[in-house]
Amino acid sequence: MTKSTPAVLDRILTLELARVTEAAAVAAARLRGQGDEKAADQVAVDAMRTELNRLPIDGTVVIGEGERDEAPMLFIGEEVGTKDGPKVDIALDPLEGTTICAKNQPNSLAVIALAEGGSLLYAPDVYMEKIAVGPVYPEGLIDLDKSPSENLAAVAKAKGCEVNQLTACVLDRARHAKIIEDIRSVGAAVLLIGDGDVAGVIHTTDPEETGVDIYFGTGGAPEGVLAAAALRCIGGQMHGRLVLDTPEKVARAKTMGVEDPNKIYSMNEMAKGDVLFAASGVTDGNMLDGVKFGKGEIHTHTVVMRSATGTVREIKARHQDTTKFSV
Ligand code: VTB
Repeated sequence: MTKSTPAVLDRILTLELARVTEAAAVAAARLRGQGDEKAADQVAVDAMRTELNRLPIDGTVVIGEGERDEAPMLFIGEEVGTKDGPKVDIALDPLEGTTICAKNQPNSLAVIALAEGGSLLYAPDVYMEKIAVGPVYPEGLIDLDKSPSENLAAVAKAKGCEVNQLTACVLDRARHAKIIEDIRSVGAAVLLIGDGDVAGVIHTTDPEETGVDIYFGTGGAPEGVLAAAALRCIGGQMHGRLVLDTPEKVARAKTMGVEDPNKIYSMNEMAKGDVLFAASGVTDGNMLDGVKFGKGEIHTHTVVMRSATGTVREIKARHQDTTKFSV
């Protein structure tokens, strides 16, 4: 029986989400460094779907593996869960950073966000321009329409430091040459990442641990919504603008409810209402450890968060290394 969605989601679900990302992370980690992105992604998808279907939710995937015709599982619109629970929107990426996992490099994650039905931005699979900072800054500090150097000056002033003491995280892509040049022109450092901008954005929330003060650049729109969901829970500010640079993309976005193709979305517009978020490390990262396979045991490291309370929990789990990850 489907129940109506309460304004605040059942807190038990936050912990349940850990099982979902743990399962995906363990599956993907078995294929770390094998150079086969597709295989690693597929096993993560399978594992995540199996676990999701055990949750007491009436869930709909709104950010998933792609449109129904291109993704056999966890496609956009797929219904998941036992149906015996609240109606929820789900954004997921069973393996965020498929290439980094295939190369066994840092910061690939299994990620999921869950929110009341209708609360997540239904973003088409296009690019999104993004800017993000952590929780300590006054509202309205960052501006996607300003240059990186202008934003860096604002952050330095608010933080009470010199611009050359700041580090910006940017995806290592040719399209970011100008952004990188502008950041370096004012003496700030650039941390280039190969993939994984969900982690990149989250890193801004803990500069002391990660060394990252601000995130700039264009990455996937689905990853943007996932990152916004995480920041809703931890705190921070993020803005995103879909890159709808062809009439086809504008039309497709319109069918998903995007009326203004140039709109800058705030974090709260990308992920409204009560939001739950979970991520498990696949490979080691500066936020989460990757999966470790020990003698008869598997170790996982997961962060779960809930926007209603702002609680951020880290869960280190030891699982018996049975052939079937969960029963
Ligand atoms: C980023 C990155 C992801 O897609 O969003 C990127 O964070 C953007 O696409 O891990 P390009 O690779 O085309 O630049 C991913 O790499 C996932 O595919």
